[in-house]
Amino acid sequence: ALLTFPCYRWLVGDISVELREGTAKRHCDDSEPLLLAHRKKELQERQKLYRWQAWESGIPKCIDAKTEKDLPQDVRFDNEKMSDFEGSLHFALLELSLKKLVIHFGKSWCDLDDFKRIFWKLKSPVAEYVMNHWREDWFFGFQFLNGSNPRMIRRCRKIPENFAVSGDMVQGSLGPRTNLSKELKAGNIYLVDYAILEGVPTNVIRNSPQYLCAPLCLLYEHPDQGLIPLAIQLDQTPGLDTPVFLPTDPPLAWLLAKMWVRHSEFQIFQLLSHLLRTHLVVEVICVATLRQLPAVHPIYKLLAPHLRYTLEINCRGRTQLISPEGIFKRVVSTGGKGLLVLSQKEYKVLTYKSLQPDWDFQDRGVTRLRDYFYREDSMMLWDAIYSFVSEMVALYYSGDEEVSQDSELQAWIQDITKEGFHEVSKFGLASELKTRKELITLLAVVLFTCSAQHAATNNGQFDWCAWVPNTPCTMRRPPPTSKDSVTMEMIMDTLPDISQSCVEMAITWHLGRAQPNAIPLGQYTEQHFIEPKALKVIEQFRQELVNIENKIIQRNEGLELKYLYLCPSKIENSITI
Ligand code: OYP
Repeated sequence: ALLTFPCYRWLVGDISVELREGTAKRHCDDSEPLLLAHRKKELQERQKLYRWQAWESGIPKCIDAKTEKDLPQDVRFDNEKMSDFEGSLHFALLELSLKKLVIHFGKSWCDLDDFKRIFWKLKSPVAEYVMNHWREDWFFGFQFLNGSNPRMIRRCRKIPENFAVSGDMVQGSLGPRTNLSKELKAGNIYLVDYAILEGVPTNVIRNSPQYLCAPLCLLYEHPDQGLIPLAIQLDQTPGLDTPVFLPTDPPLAWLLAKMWVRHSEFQIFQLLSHLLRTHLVVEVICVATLRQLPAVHPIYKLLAPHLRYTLEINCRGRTQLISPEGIFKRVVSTGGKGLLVLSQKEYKVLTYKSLQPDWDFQDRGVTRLRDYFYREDSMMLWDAIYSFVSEMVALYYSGDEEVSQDSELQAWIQDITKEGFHEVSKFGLASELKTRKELITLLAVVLFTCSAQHAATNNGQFDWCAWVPNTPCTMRRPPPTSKDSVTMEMIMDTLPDISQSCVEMAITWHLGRAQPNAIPLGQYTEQHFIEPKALKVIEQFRQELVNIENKIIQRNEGLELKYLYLCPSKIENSITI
C-alpha cells in the first residue's frame, strides 16, 4: 500500500521503505547519517522537479510547467479525475445541445425570458430561485452576504467624497422615522466599492469592444427588509453623465444599474476572490512544501492531502482559462490584458491578515450583520481548523525554540515569502517562523483557504451565474449615462450575447458542480500519520466537523434559500477544480 503513496515512490530501491514509513520526524529527530543523507537527497531531487516560475510579474509565482503534461506524475490527476474533468465540459457544451447556440456570435437575446432557452437543461434549485427573484432588491443585497463573493461588503461610517448620494435621495428607502446620518452613526449603512476596476483595460471580442465600470453601491440593513440597496453610482467620478441610480428610478434604469454592479461582481469574484486569493495563494504553499519539506516531516504530512491536484488545475487554468486565447479572452470583459492588470492591482494590496476570517470580518466591520451565513459558517470552520492544527503542532513541537530551530521549516517559510510571494510589500507574512503560534496561524490559513474559502467561492458559481442576467460575464455597451433613456432593447444589447451566455453557463457548471471523486475536509485516504496521538487529533477534528454540519443543517431548516456551500461534507480537502 505504501508504494501507492506518490511521495514514496521515488524512494523505492533507494532505501528500505520500512525505515521511512510511519512516524513523522523533524530534521532533529533523525540522527542516523544514512537517514539524514536521504532526507537531504529527497529535497535535492524535489527541488529539481519542482521549480518556481514567474508566469507574469506582479502576481504570486507558480510552478514551472508549460502545461499540466510537464508536471511529475505524482502531482497529476489520476485517470478518473482526468476523464471526468475533460468529459464534463464536453457534456455541458455538446450533450446539452448548447452547441447550436454557441455559434451565435454577437447575436443578442430578444428579451430577458429568452435566457430560459439555455436555462432549462442545466439547472440547480438555487439557480432557479435566482431566475425567479433576481430583480428584487432584497435579493440583490442578499447576494453580497451569501452569494459566491461574500467578501466585498464593508460597513460605511461616512459617505465617500466621490459618491454623490445625499440624505434626501435615500430618505424614501429609509422610511419616515430615521435618516441617513442617524443610520450611518448607528452602523446600519454598508458600502460595496469597486474602485479597483477603474482603468482596467477592456477586452475586444471579434472586433467588438466590451465595457467595464467601477461602481459604488450603498446599502442599508433595514429592520424588516434585510440588506437593501439604497443607491448606485456607476463611475468613481461623479458628474452629469454619472447619475446616482435609485430604487425609485424608472424600473429599467434601476435594473440596468444593478446589472452593472453584478457584472463588476463577476470580475472581482472570479479573478480576485477565487483565482488569486485561493488558487494562486495555495499554489505558493504547494510549491514551497514540495521543495522544502521531506515526506517524513510532520508538516508535510499535515499539508500534503490539502495540496492534492492544485498544481494541475492551476496549470490547466493558465493554459485554457486565462491564456491569450483562453475562455476569458473569448467571453469575459476583463479577458486579455485586463485580467492581469486587475490581479496585479489586488496583489499589491493583498494582506495575510485578510486571509484570516476573524480579522477579515472585523476589518470590514461586518461582525454584526444579520443572516450573514457565510460569516457564521466560516468562523465555525476557522475555529475547528485552528484547534486541529494547534493540537497537531503541539504533538511535534514542544516549544517555540523547536519551531525556530527547525531548519527545514525555516527554509520553507523563506521559500514561501521570498520566492512565492515575491514583489509584495504589504503582505505582512514574516520570512521567519519564530513561535508555534505563528506556525499554527499559517497552517490554519492554508487549510482554511484551500478548503472552506475555496468552497465558498467556487461551489456556488453555477447557482449565481447560470441565470446570466444576474451575473453577466461581459457587457457589450457602455454604462448608461442617464436614467430616462434605458430601454429593454438597450439592456439586451448590453448583456452577453447568445454565444457568451452559453459559455458562461457551461463553464460555471463544469467548475461549480459537485466533483464526483471529492475527498471531503478532514478525510485522509492516504494514511500519512500513524502515531495514535495524531490519529486521535484527526478523529476529534472529524467529530467537530460533524457537529458543524449538524448546526448548519439545523440553521438552514425552514430557510427559503439555504446556505450549504460551507457544509463540511461539501467542502473538499484541497483545490482540485
Ligand atoms: C481550467 O476543458 C479551469 O476547456 C477552468 O482553472 C476551465 C478550464 C480549465 C477550461 C476547461 C476546458 C480551472 C483554475 C481556476 C480558477 C479560478 C477562476 C475560475 C474562473 C471561472 C470563470 C468562468 C468563466 C465563465 C465565462
